[in-house]
Amino acid sequence: MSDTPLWQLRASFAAGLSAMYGSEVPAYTTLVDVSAQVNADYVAAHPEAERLGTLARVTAERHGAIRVGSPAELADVATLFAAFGMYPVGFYDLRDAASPVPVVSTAFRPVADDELARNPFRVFTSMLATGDRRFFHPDLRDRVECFVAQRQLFDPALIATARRIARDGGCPAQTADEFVGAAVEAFSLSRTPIDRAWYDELSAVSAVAADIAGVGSTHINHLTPRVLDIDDLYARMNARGITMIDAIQGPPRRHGPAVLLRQTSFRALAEPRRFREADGSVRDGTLRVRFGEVEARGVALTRKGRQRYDAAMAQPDPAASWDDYFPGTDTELADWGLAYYRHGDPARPVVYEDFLPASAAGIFRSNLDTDARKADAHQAEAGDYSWPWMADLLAATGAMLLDPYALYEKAAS
Ligand code: OOG
Ligand code: NI
Repeated sequence: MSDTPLWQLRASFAAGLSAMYGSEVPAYTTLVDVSAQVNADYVAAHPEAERLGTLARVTAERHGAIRVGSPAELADVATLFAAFGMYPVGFYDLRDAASPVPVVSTAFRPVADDELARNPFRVFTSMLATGDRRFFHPDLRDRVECFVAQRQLFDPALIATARRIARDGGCPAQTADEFVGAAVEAFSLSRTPIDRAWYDELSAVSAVAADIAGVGSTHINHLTPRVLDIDDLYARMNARGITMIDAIQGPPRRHGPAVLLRQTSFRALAEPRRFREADGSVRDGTLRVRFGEVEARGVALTRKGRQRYDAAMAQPDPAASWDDYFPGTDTELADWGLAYYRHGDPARPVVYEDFLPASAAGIFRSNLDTDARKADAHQAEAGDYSWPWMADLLAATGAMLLDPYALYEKAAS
């Protein structure tokens, strides 16, 4: 018997993580409040505002980010998220970004239109690329892999329950509360003391490596509400004294239809963590790794549109040259085959549901003190991380790595 369907589990999971993150990072609560105000004001002033999602959907909408240390841990994440109706979409390689991060990533999210409408919760999930010699010498790689292999991010009972729920398409109400509670708890910030020497050694390679493999558990790294006007949000947060980082990532502000994804973030304050020192004593300390982020979503671009986007963003001043690459109306975007619209109707855009690697690397970067230390080396030393590599890994859990373009194609047809 299954009273609680996957989408309800997903909505409770998103709400539970949001409540937990709000208690851990108070500025997040401010961000959520200001976002809700921005959205209500925007909808009141713009009659067509809800064409990119209803106010109810957008107000409840969040994405989160987590980071894991090995293929086995990523496989557990895939099994867990399948119980929330969240499936892996896309492959992101952030190792070659302008500010390299030693991870490869995918995003778990609902894929069917009606599922996205019910609750679009998505989690950007990164895995540490320990096999990339440009970041990890064999000796360090072995020690990282050994450390990660010995920890347990998820209770095997939780993973077994997830597998059963995914198979049954839901679960009884009594199971639901307990399952969602345990899943949320698995992403809370741990109070277990961190081995200072080990954390520092990894930090010297990459702050992200330390965040992932310097501790015995994982945690939600940020949770991002969606707004309908990110420039307004940016101004209102600054007015409240919460300084957002540098610029807004993604397409520049412009008058035509919003495309893809625009994001900005603020750096979280130092959070209390406990450390075990070399002499065995435990001391209180702080770490600054978590943050707040907000995003605005526009229409999904076709491959052709995406090529133009990448070309526009490669210009010295993308905002100034934007009009050389993109027309100013939905009708032209549709007619030129640059963006997806339902049945080709320019009044019905297909929302972009994924992420942008350059923005993702920028979001990682803007919240770190230092870039990863990357040695120049032959490409062969980068390891065999690729779309097929990740697809095979996920296939072993029964999950298929989905191609975002195929999903947009389907939504548009
Ligand atoms: C993930 C950064 C990527 C986004 O919104 O592009 C991301 C991370 O910091 O772990 O969440
Ligand atoms: Ni994010």
